Amino acid sequence: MARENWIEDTITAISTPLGEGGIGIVRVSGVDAISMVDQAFFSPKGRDLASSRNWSVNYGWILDKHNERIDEVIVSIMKAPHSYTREDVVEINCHGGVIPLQGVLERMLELGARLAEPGEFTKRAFLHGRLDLSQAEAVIDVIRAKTDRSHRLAVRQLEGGLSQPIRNMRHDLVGILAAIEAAIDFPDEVGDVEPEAVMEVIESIDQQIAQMLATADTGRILREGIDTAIIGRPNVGKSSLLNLLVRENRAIVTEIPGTTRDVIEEIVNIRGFPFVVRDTAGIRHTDDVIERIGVERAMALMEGADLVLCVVNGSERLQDDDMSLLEQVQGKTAILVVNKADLGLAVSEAECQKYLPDTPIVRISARTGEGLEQLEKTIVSQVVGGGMDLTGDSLVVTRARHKQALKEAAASLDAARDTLKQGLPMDLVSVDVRGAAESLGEVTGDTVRDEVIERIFADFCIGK
Ligand SMILES: Nc1nc2c(ncn2[C@@H]2O[C@H](COP(=O)(O)OP(=O)(O)OP(=O)(O)O)[C@@H](O)[C@H]2O)c(=O)[nH]1
Ligand SMILES: [Mg+2]
Repeated sequence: MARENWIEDTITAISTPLGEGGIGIVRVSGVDAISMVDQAFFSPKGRDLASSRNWSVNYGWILDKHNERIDEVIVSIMKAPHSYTREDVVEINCHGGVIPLQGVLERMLELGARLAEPGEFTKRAFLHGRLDLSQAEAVIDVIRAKTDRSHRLAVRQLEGGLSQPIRNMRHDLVGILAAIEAAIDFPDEVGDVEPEAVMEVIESIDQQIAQMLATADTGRILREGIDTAIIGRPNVGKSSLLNLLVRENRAIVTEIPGTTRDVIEEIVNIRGFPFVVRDTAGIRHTDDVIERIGVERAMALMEGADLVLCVVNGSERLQDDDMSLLEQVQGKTAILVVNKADLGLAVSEAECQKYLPDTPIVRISARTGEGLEQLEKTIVSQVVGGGMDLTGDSLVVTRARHKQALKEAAASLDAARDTLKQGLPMDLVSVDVRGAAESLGEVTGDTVRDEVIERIFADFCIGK
């Protein structure tokens, strides 16, 4: 990919959320950033920004084109290359209201700045080599992290926790390529490349990639949240369970069967893991059109979920609707939640196990909260699996894009290994080694296509 080292236009955007806040920030980046803001800046002490020190903050006002005051501001100056984008960056701290922020933004546009596209500041940081692609992606993950654990992983990636091992592996592969090419071009001076030595490097890299890939499922879960569906017959306490998990009265609970019609979604932090929990309509045969749509949605959600919480009313015998539901849950990652424990127990575990032999069963009362701790423990162990250390500094692959690139690199290395084993010529081996190096380079953005870069930054918010 050709990196643009020189970008002509100067961009601007409001970088803080629009609403009421103590302060809000309009950011300007590019060659004309300082002179542009200077034209609208009024300092009561007669200072100008062009002659102010790097990393200084400057008090004053932003004026409109009629020299009317738009807002009282503090302007920070960060000169290239010591800035977020590595260009000249000016941040205008205004009062955090929609009108002052938009007034200042419009003034910058009038002075010739262009409105930044989503993620364009970070994209410039990438194009100027301040961040690689995996670090740029980590920026958005830091902003969107749903739990402390997700946040910690994103910060590690931002620090280069993923880039560094990828760089090292690429470096070793490029070393092999150079040796093979030298041996082909200058056979007399250099001599043959030892297949054993090449095999050793390939196997060591393959192993590292396998270790990284083993973390990808957990990584995805930590970044995106675990898709969890609460399903069950009407009135068994699904909405009560959602409310218990989120610890607030989110969903309407009544004694009338068929209360929940639409899907209700909440993000819940369970022991540091983000869950996207969805409460659904009780599943039963019904002639009510609205309820029937709700039932269909519930079934669809169950199909796509990472985890199903299948709820039954433990104080009554299992009914036909329960049993047919249990059958449909078979084979899914699920927990059977036997609710209403405070009303006594009419359902036996043995009976449930007939339908769901491998599914853990937890007894709770959504009314009293009894059993909640056990349920949360079981929820986490069902999806995260045993023994994975996420508390320390372990490297975790969090994005599908990275997983895909690593898989492709591993496939190329496998092919290279086969070629070596068959004793075929080294230039055939080098084709696959080059393929592996390119796949790894996609993670850091060294070899990635422009469309992929566009897509990644399009996912950002404006002003970032
Ligand atoms: N005693 C007792 N009552 C409960 C418990 N959980 C829920 N209930 C009651 O059961 C009734 C139904 O609860 P909901 O949470 O609305 O049940 P639901 O499964 O969401 O029902 P639908 O939305 O109609 O499918 C309400 O009256 C709740 O107060 C429990 O653990 N113990
Ligand atoms: Mg409900």
